[in-house]
Amino acid sequence: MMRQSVHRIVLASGNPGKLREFSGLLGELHYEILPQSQFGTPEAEETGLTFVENAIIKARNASRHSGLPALADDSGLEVDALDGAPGIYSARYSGPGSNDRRNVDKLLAELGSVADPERTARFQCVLVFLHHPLDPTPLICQGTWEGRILREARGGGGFGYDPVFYVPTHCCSAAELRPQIKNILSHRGQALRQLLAVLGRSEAVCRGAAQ
Ligand code: ITT
Repeated sequence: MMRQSVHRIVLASGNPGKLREFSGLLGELHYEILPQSQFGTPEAEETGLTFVENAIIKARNASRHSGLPALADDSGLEVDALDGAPGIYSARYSGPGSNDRRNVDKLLAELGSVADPERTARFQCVLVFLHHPLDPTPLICQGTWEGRILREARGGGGFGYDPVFYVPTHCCSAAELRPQIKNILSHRGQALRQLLAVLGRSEAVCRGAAQ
């Protein structure tokens, strides 16, 4: 199947926090990024057991409904004292009707008796770019952000687990960082910068092949 031009891209996410961050990260580039909601895309069922599988499922779903190349993010928080939980289940950690507040409350309760040095954790982000729904060579990039889980929430920025994610390099929670600083440091920012570099190279190869 022919690859389409990558100028218009659908963003396969319904999470307003992610959408805000992506528009900050992608704002000045020549890509036109359209939210999947613009195409009436139903939410994909995240049945994978890895971030990669779930990101592919979401990208394929959005590309199929929009007819455009798609970018998807599957991300989550890994807490060492909880053997990597909530991991790929971060968005659904507190069960049916999960939301950021309930997820954070559950996390703090689970870590109640865990001492500070053992509260190590990291955010993971896998980004997948598909040129079309049946693209057999997805572009896949990953970012990791190391930190620690606080004992109570701090700060009003960001989303998800940001208020309880302590950033040792900046001595504050992720929710206390300015959005531009979070984008520089974060798992998502790291993964996106890699992806843009790969995408730029693959576009250059396609242009070269067409000449
Ligand atoms: P989409 O699938 O529609 O993109 P989602 O929220 O369901 O939205 P995920 O399945 O990838 O997305 O779950 C990611 C969860 O991990 C997210 O809901 C947060 O709870 C957490 N998370 C990921 N990145 C985060 C960040 O930068 N700051 C705080 N929490 C984050």
